[in-house]
Amino acid sequence: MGRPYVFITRELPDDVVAPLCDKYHVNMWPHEDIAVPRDVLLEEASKAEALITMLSDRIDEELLKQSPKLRVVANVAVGYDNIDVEAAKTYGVIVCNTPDVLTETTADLTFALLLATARRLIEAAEFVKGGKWKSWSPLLLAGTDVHHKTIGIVGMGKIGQAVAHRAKGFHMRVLYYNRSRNIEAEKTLDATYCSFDELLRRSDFVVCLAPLTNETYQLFNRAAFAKMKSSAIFINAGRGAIVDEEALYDALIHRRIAGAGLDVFAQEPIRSDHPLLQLPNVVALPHIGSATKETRYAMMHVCCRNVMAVLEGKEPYTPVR
Ligand code: 8YV
Repeated sequence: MGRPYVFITRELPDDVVAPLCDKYHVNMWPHEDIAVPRDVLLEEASKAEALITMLSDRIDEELLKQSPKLRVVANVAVGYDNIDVEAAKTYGVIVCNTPDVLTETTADLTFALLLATARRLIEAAEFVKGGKWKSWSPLLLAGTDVHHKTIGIVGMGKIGQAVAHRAKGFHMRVLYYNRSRNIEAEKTLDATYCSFDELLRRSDFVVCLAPLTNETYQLFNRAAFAKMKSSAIFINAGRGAIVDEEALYDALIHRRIAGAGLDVFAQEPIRSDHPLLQLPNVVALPHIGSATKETRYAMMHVCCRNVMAVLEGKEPYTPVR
């Protein structure tokens, strides 16, 4: 019997995959920044016992059905909306994600995005570098205060709590909405649970950190933006498809809300001519919530450890239940 075949859908650093290469026949899609085409993914999956995947790889019934040897899919992300987990269960395939290791890093980025949007940091930096700074003026690039304001967090999981923790450091009032109450957050962070509508009405910063599910798909629609304060800023570091982007665009252009900071989009990469990117009150990032060297290495290592555990017949460390 040959060594188990492991396919990795993106080029990962040699030192990360070395432990896998010692034991298994490992093949990587040889590009760091180009997603593996669907036909290649299907072909490779049909031979593989393990896959290490990215958010851009769709692991669905079609793939699972024609991958008889597949035992584990390790996704380099905490989210797994690219994977049909129920179908994977049916086919006996274990799905793993990368929780915990990215919590603080993603919270840092979320809060940085909130600050950057509120204080117009990107505009300000471009202003200086563009040689436009001629003199002091009282309202030059004046933003909006963050401290002592109300933050409403939609999706109070681990990352939501870590964001709330940062908000407390800025003396903010924390509201949250979640599919179930988070008593720990209420006790330790003085976070107040409220309905989605109440959160929208009361928050100065509405921060989306929810996973993409049937329930959250386009949760932020026209009706939701209409309920927000006209001075409010919307931050999305969850998933793009939780937002109806046309509705967001309309809300921004008609000043029904004041601004948006977006790390995620319905289609990624977003086209550079997308209407949202033309608005000065939008700060847009290329889905870098977890993108520090430390955290991305930690995520890749977790994936490798999960694959090795399953291929050795052991319990994986972070299975999706
Ligand atoms: C991913 C993310 O790391 O973990 C998630 O769910 O959204 C990001 O942190 C990134 O998109 C790479 O897959």
